[in-house]
Amino acid sequence: MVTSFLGDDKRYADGLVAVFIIRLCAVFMIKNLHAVVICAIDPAHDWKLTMLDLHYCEIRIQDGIACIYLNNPPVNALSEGLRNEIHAVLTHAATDHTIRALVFLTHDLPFSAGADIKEFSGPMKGKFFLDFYQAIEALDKPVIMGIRQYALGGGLEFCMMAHYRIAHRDARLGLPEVKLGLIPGGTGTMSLPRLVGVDAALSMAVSGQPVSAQSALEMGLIDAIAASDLESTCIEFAQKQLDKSEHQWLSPLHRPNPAVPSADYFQKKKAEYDAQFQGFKAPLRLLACIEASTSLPIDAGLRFEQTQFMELITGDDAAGMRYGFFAQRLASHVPGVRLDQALTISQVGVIGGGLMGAGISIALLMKGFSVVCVEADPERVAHCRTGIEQQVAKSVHAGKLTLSDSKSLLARLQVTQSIADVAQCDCVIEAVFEKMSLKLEIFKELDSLCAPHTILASNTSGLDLNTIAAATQRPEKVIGLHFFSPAHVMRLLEIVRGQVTSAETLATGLALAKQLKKIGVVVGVCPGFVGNRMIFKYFSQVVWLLLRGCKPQQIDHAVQQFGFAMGPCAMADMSGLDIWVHANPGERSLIHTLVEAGRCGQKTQAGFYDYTKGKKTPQPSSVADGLITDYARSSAIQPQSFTDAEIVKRLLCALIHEGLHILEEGIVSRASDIDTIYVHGYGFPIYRGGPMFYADQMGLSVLRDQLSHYRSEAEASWSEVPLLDEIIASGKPLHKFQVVSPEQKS
Ligand code: 3H9
Repeated sequence: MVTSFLGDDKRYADGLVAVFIIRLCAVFMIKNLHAVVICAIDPAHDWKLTMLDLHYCEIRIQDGIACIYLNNPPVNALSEGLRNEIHAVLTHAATDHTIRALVFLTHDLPFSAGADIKEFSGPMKGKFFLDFYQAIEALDKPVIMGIRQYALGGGLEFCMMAHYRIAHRDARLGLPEVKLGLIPGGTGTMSLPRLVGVDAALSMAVSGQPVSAQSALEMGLIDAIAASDLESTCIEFAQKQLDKSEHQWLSPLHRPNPAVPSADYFQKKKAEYDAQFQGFKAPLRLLACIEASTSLPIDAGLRFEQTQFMELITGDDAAGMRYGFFAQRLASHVPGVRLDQALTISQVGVIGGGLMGAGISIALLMKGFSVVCVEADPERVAHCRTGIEQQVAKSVHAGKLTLSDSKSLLARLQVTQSIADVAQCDCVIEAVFEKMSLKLEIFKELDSLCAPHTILASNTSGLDLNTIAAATQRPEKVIGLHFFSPAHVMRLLEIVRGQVTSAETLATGLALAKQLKKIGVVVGVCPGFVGNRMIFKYFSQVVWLLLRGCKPQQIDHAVQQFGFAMGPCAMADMSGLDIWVHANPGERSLIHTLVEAGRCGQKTQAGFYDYTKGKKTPQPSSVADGLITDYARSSAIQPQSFTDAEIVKRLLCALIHEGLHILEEGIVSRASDIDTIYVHGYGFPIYRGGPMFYADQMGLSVLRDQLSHYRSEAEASWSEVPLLDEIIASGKPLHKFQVVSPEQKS
């Protein structure tokens, strides 16, 4: 990289040629530097010798316009080094009269993914956002941001300090801090409402969802969309600003306070957020900041934002969500598997056109794959196609898809009765009823039909993948792809690795997850894999509590207060109690009794709760309560009373206990994979990190004591976990635990 700090004098052409022309030129080459710094010193000019030692930026100056290219791969996170350099460039530009305008850009990288999240766990060092703000304020020169790919979080906040913003037409702009348990803490809560108004600012920052360049233009967040080349558009724009006779550059932060939408606006929003976000703190702090933006002078507003940000960043919510952010990304790093080993998949077969098969087909179609969906039942073929078409039409209606894209999407779909039609597919995903004999038959047939390169996947939620693989002549090409329902919505994908699944097949599964924008987590074979295995354990403790007198609504309330999206009884009703019975055929339990009484959940309008036809709201049921009491009495179980905290502790301990066994057995590579599964597939509160992270917050010794207390009550359910003792003895946190494979040990 060549950094040229030459002026706009035509003699000082950009680049190395200039070295020969200028009268004195010092070239500093520093070992291990990515940058060569060229400082031009011309006694005829009133220039200062400036040596900017740049590793993360590159500067080119032409005709008085300094283009500063941010270069901190892969996502231009505003880490300490980049921040310091941006600040150095801004302060230098204030005194360098050869620079008349500044344009911040990138070559191929995204503009910026915001502050460097890795730095959040330690003390903040170096220059920060307020320093940028002050440096821009001190400039009597226009600052223009050229946004490529995305400007997120602190990246967008930096943009909003500048006088102008121009985005590439495909760029996205957003403040996703709330997804890290934070608020924008780099001036964003003061600048965004001044640019787009209070209501739009609030909805953008509370959702954390980025907006398109077009929406950003319409709402006033940016000044222009680059019709062609972003860089030349920005330079032309800068030139026009300089050509104006009157020069007055105004940062959005210096606009007047934004208007309050209505007298009771903030009061109503507060009530809404209290109900919607329960214990999650960031949205309410965000609301307070945006309210402050409407009344406080800018400096007081910025101080208020800083206080809110600092309180959140040091809190538990942010720690849990930060952990979750990295845990989710770590899941795709599987020892011994490289993503570049993945096979190219373009056409996918889906066997089964029911709810799951149709959902998987939609997920694939939405991301550009061609799909052959096989539904053996002639009556359900049309039903399957219509279901998919309706879902696609909904996406068009919601503005997620254009009509013409929806037509080309449906043109890639073939719904057929003939399994032979999948012969040309690169991957076939079986999504039929959970019956081993049926699956074995299908896999044998697929094995003989499909090309040797074809990967055969099962969507089983818990059957033995090794048995399925053994039915084929290509067990190394057999994998589990356990989608969660609805498959086109839920982000989690358990990628099941059989005993002989090859690294290439696993890499293909991981790459497919990425292409589908799903969170793929590799798990080993065991009944229920990770998620369902843990939920069975959790649910058996729900039954334990019900039989001791807890009402379904008490359990659900306690769990929801903790932050779960849904209570276990309402969740079981939604997925169907008969599914539970089917998955646990050997074990007779309370659930069998409910199912035998016709109480299968929402589908029969009766489960733990009663339901009105067509409605999903659970109503307490005296019938279900009576059946539970009778069952407890016939099993000679005495009623007890439990506080909400005791209920939650027991259920969390059940998850953690099973999670520890899963780690002991090496079913996942690391504890954080369990947390990723629980947060993204089972509604565990994201700001609490996941069950294994939560165990560390409880304290591992406290956990051990609690588990031995439960063991003293019912030994069979709470077996010893030697791994917990080992982890406690190591002094390391559970959530950082990594499984060491036998190969790694030797
Ligand atoms: C903030 O800005 C606070 C300010 O308001 C105030 C401060 C005072 N930092 O996701 P990917 C890494 S808070 C550090 O696989 P994609 C990521 O870990 C920040 N690292 O790619 C991964 O590393 P690895 C607000 C980051 O293309 C690699 O980059 N911003 C950061 O699917 C690739 O990531 C956000 O919340 C970061 N900010 O998605 C944005 N971002 O390869 C968070 C990414 O080692 N980031 N990495 O696993 C995202 O949403 C997505 O990563 C993004 C790219 C859309 C950018």
